[in-house]
Amino acid sequence: MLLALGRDTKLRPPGGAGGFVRSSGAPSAHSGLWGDGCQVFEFHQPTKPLREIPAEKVIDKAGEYEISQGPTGVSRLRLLPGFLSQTEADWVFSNLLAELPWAQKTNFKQGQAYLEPRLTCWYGELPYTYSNSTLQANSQWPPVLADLKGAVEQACGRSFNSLLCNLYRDGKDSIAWHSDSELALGPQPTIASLSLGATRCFSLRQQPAPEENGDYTYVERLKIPLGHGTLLLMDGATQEDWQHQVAKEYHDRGPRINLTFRTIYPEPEPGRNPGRGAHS
Ligand SMILES: O=C(O)CCC(=O)C(=O)O
Repeated sequence: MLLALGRDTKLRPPGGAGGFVRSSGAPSAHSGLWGDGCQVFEFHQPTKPLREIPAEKVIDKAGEYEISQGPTGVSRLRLLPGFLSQTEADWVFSNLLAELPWAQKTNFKQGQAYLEPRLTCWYGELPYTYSNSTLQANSQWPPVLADLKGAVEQACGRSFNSLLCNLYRDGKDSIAWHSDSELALGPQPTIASLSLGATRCFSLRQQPAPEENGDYTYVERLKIPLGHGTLLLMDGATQEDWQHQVAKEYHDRGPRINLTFRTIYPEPEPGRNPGRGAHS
């Protein structure tokens, strides 16, 4: 095994941080010398610390979390499991599943149309555009959603004027990495997210520093299981400095509804809304 590795032309791990180095001359009394009589390989301890991939952290307890602090400010999360009681959550879930006008939205990426892998509907005085397609204004809030908005506003100490509803029909429905950073949401938007139905894993990853050239390998990652009746508040620089997703799952999952309360402002001029992370 060691000799096979020694004959390889890639003798050092990337970055030259140490590894096997071809050594001229016969084996000497140095420690860590390996050879087959023709070639000798010497193991060098790394001189630089190897770069570690940070372990994913789990947030599953009620509380407020400052997840990062940088030039753009503090990114904050607040997790409230049991925001709705089991009975309330059961009733709201079955009502919304049956009554909301769920539809599958068509988005566009580089001119190509694709169907979102989930169903949505939108409530708000203004339309909402993301991933190059628009959900039309809809001010017909069902009473249950208007009541929930009031309860969420009271818990958060913020007011919201719109609501994006997502229905994940099973474990294969998902939302890809993105941040809610459309200009229509304003700077440092507060997003309140209420989950109902099957527990799904909400993941966050920090935006890489510019010198990483878009490589997310070494960024901080968080995982938050969002269960029936849980409220999650994302605040401060979270949308600027982090992305989030709900990935597809290998195991069967039941349906899940997620309600994201937002404040939306009139759209800027066409062509001035690049957005950042397209949702898919
Ligand atoms: O389903 C969720 O928990 C996340 C939804 C989401 O990321 C979004 O609506 O932008």
